[in-house]
Amino acid sequence: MTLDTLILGARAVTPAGAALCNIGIRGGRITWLGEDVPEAAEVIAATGLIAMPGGIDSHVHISQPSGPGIEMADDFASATRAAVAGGNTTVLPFCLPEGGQSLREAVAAYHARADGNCMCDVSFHLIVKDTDPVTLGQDLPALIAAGHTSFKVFMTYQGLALTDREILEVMSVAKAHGALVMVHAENEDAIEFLRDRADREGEGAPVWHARTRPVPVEREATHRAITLAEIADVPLTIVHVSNGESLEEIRRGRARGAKVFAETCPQYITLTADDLDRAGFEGAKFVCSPPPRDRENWADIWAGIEQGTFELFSSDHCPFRFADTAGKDAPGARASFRNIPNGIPGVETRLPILFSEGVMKGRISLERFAAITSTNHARLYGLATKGAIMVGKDADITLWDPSLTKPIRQTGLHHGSDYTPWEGFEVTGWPVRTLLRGQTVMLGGEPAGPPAGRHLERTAPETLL
Ligand code: DUC
Ligand code: ZN
Ligand code: ZN
Repeated sequence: MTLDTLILGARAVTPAGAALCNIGIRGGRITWLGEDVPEAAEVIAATGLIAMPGGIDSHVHISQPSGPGIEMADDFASATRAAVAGGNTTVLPFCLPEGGQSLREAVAAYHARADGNCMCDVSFHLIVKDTDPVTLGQDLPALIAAGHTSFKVFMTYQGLALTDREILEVMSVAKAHGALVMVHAENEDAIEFLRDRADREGEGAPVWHARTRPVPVEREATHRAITLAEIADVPLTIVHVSNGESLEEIRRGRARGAKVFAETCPQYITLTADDLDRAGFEGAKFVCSPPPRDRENWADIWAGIEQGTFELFSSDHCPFRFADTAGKDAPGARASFRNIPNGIPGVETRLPILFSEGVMKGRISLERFAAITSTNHARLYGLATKGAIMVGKDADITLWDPSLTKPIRQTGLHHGSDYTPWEGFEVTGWPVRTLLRGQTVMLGGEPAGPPAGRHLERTAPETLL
């Protein structure tokens, strides 16, 4: 039967390895792989390009309630436009209840914002901040059954942080209903102690955000989160790991038999706390949690990426505008780092940064790149039809040009933020075409076509260890 589309001449990164292999697409799925040239209605000439499974960014924040007067820079239209421009075909944003909303009401509100507006596929993780009997006994089990098979708990931030007891209660729901818990591991009391001391000493500059969240704050919470997951006997993802000591806790937990997965992000291999110390208020552009560390920690994070300790490389896209009082320049932000919204934009630059710094500089193979940017996200978060160039999977494919060199520039990006932390960062190897279920949604770096993204119901997480 004639194919809808044939991708001809690319080096394809499949579960069997990277090799020259033509890719046939029919009805939005990959239906044929091989060296022959079958008949197709459309042929995409891809000699010299690399065909990767479409990127899955399983850690993004879109239109998330961010406190009074503060607004995220991206809605679903702009975030997913940026996502496809950066070579992604699926994103997993977090669903945070607003005010007194229940989790179920929050999911309905996110659907209202997302449905029909997305250029790539979307599925929501949940953020569990309430542990009342209705949330844990009714809402969470119903939402897991409806395909929300992962949720995040926080060990920091007033209003979000759960006690150890509460985390255990949430974990036991995950255990009973087959879900994965994700944790933001930073010790809130320790941070508050350090912030109060900084306040007393009159230290309010952006760099104090990093100085009041030092490595031990994250390392201790990482150890505690793993311990709680061992007690509850649930799989756990430690998200946005920033440093070698936390990674060491993860290795030790695994050696004991804990089912713990690890995620890191571009900011922890390319930015440092010194970036928060840039002149004037520039440092606010780099305020995120955990904060960027230093070059020694970059080396530790790279070792974890190279050795496969990290299953996931995500962006933690959490965009705010810089020149905006609803963003980084919030009331009081110039006087105290406490008032600077936490988060940086990154959904569009995650893949080019890792491709350039990892693949092109010879640190990681094409296969590992595909695993930590797509395949493992699909396996861990229950996206059965995603994450691999394989017959039967959705035809979510990104074509990469390894010969294209250009710096990252805000003027070339598509997100809603007014800056990028990587302004001027030189990248070799860029995505040049993104196909979502066989349809081209980005061409030559520019998003293309109508918003064809769908909401994905997910299955239980596949245990990787
Ligand atoms: N945690 C995240 O995961 N994203 C942005 C801010 C934060 O603290
Ligand atoms: Zn977090
Ligand atoms: Zn995040």
